[in-house]
Amino acid sequence: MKCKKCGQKAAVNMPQHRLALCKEHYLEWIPEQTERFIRKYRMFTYADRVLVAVSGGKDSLSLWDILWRLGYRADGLYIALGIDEGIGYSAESQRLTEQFAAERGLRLHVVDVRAETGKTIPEWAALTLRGREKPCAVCGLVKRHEMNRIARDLGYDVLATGHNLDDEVAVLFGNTLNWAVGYLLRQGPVLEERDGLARKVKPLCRFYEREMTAYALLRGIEYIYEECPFSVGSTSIQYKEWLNQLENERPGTKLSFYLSFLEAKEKGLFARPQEEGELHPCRRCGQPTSAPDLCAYCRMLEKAHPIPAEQVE
Ligand code: Q46
Ligand code: ZN
Ligand code: ZN
Repeated sequence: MKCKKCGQKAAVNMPQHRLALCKEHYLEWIPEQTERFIRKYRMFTYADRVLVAVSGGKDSLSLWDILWRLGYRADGLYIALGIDEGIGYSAESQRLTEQFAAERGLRLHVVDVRAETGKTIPEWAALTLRGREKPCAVCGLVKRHEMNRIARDLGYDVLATGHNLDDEVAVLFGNTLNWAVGYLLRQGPVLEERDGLARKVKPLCRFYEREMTAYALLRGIEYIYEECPFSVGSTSIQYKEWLNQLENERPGTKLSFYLSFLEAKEKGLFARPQEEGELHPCRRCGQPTSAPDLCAYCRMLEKAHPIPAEQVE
């Protein structure tokens, strides 16, 4: 395989784009494409302050690297979840994220869940979930809350996450299997700001996972190879395996599934007005919630410090 631009030996072959590129041209192509997607979906401009949610994995660190190379005003947010079973996942991912930021002189905010809430994610899961349920529901709740809080309190215009095409297609597949119209309506490269919930964007949503792996490796980014230990056996990993089988048979299937979905949405396929419940500020933390009094995050915190029965009347 030869690079389409210079004829040198290709480092990455992308059959779905009928394109092969050498290292140098690949490392140029990825930011060019990212810039194109940022503009196409009107994600943000050079004037905006962008908060990148970084986990220490290849996607989020690559996203931060690309935005930095393109000259955007992008700071990082790392949420220390306290998931240290086995391999010391959280400690190692934090170390790699801090190293990445220091090497480039970038600004990184670190939020420690234990310092904020008194417990780590696995401890919260043990307290609030029954039996052998995975902590992902609690984890997602805390991450969303903290990302929103930091974006709001520190005045960022937009929150960027490193979801790639494989992630988005797995979610789309799951939502389609269930015809979860509410979720389908909200899925896309941009989720607009709503009642004080930060605007969210996914600049990597059109890159295959293997394209992001190739970018991180060719750029020499040190990232955490291990997945979170709780991701093992998740439905989305199962979906990704099935979708990979389809992709192997017919290169480009994932991309066309996703792009056709966006096009259908654009044309109004899911445009039937949905009753979106009113949001109002949570009594304790002030973040928007559809619950009558406390948001789900604050209800979780209450479980650790329940109001004594005699005070409840
Ligand atoms: S939700 Fe679940 Fe992830 Fe949290 S507990 Fe790990 S796998 S990190 S994206
Ligand atoms: Zn080349
Ligand atoms: Zn709250």
